[in-house]
Parts: sequence; structure tokens; C-alpha cells
Amino acid sequence: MILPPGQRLHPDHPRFGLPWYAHRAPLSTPELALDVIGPDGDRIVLREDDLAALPTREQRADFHCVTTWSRLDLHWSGTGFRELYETVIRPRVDLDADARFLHFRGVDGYADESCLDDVLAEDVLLARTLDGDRLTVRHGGPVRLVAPAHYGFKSVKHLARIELRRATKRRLPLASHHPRGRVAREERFLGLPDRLVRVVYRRLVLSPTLWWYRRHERG
Ligand SMILES: Nc1nc2c(c(=O)[nH]1)N[C@H]1C(S)=C(S)[C@@H](COP(=O)(O)O)O[C@H]1N2
Ligand SMILES: [Mo]
Repeated sequence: MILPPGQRLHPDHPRFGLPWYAHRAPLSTPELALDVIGPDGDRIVLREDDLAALPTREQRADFHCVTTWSRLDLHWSGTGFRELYETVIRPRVDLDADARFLHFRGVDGYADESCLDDVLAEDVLLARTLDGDRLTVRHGGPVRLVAPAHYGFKSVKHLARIELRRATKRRLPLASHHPRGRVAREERFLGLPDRLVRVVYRRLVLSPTLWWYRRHERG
């Protein structure tokens, strides 16, 4: 078994994230209503039926959190993000070639931004099931992003909104995470040595965050 640099295998798959979002997730899975907003404010809403009409893809992938825990071989299924972009977003939302930043936001208020090239990668999924079951709130239901080549902070859970932008609008606390977060390059944190960051995460951040998320468990 080969893990990426600085990662350790975790014994189970925890519910996890930035501590101040642990209690903001809904208690049960909300109905899907995903706003997609273009750079000039053009807007569509995607619902369950819109996604159900698109082809579903199965995918096995490892999951790596920036705080150094990893899970191997998770089994997701859902809509390929590229498929959604090409068949729904591009035809229905007023876009131009400069709209290259995508801001993903969950119903809990958590958000992260990715560049278009990163989310159009073959393995980026709008996931609806995990290990054969519909996603519950615990792991991001009703629909979450899964971007396996990037640290988990890119894989926004219980998606509510996707905004396409011409320029980045990263702000704190987002700005502290590396803007691309590629696991193979150990892009953990902007402006600090990643080998130091991994030790700080592992020793100081991981356990308290796991404990906090367990206190705010979701089904
Ligand atoms: N909506 C939302 N998405 C989120 C987070 C969050 O707090 N809220 N945390 C991110 C982080 S840091 C990680 S590691 C993964 C954890 O996913 P899991 O709870 O399914 O293990 O979700 C990511 N997506
Ligand atoms: Mo994470």
C-alpha cells in the first residue's frame, strides 16, 4: 500500500471538515436544489430529476484530507462533473471562456473555489452514493463533489451553489488552504513549508477536529 507524502491510513471514514462547520450541517438530508450562477448573474436551478437524467458513473478512489488522514478505495457513484458542465451548464448558463473559477458552496456555508481545469478532470464526480447507498448528511448528501487528486477540502459536501467567476474571490479562511491542493504535490497550505504543515495538522489539528465532529454527529 502506497500513501501519498505525509498521509496516514485512518481506521474508519470520519465525518470531517473545518471545525466551525461541524454543527452547521443539516440534521437530515435536504432535497437537492443546486443553484448554478454564471459570471453575469445568469442562474439555473438543478434538481433531483435533472441529475437523474444524466448518465451515472461508478468510481473507486482514495480520499486524502489535508490534516493527513486517508481512506483507500472509496466507492462513489454519480454524475461526472465534466459531463454536467458540457451537457447542462455550458448550454444553459451564459458563460464565456474567461469564466475559469468555480466557487462551490454547501448548505452549511462551507465553500471552496477550484479552477476549471481541475474540476474538468476525468475523475471529478458529483457524487450521489457512497459504497452503494445514497449519501446521507454524514458524508455530504444529497450531492457532493469528489475530486480525488486534490485534498478533501476541495470536495464540497451537500452542494447548494456553484458560481462561475472570471476572477478568484478567495478570502480567509479559504485563502489559507492551498488554492489547488493537489495531493501528489503535497500542496497543503499557501506560503508555508508543507512538510512543516503536515506535522502541525497531525499533532495539533487532527484529534480535536475528529472529537468535535463526533460531538456533532450526523446521520
Ligand atoms: N459542506 C462542506 N463540505 C466539506 C467540508 C465541510 O466542512 N463542509 N469539509 C471538507 C473537508 S476539510 C474534508 S476532509 C471532507 C471530509 O469529508 P467527509 O466528512 O465525507 O469525510 O469534506 C470537505 N467538504
Ligand atoms: Mo480535510
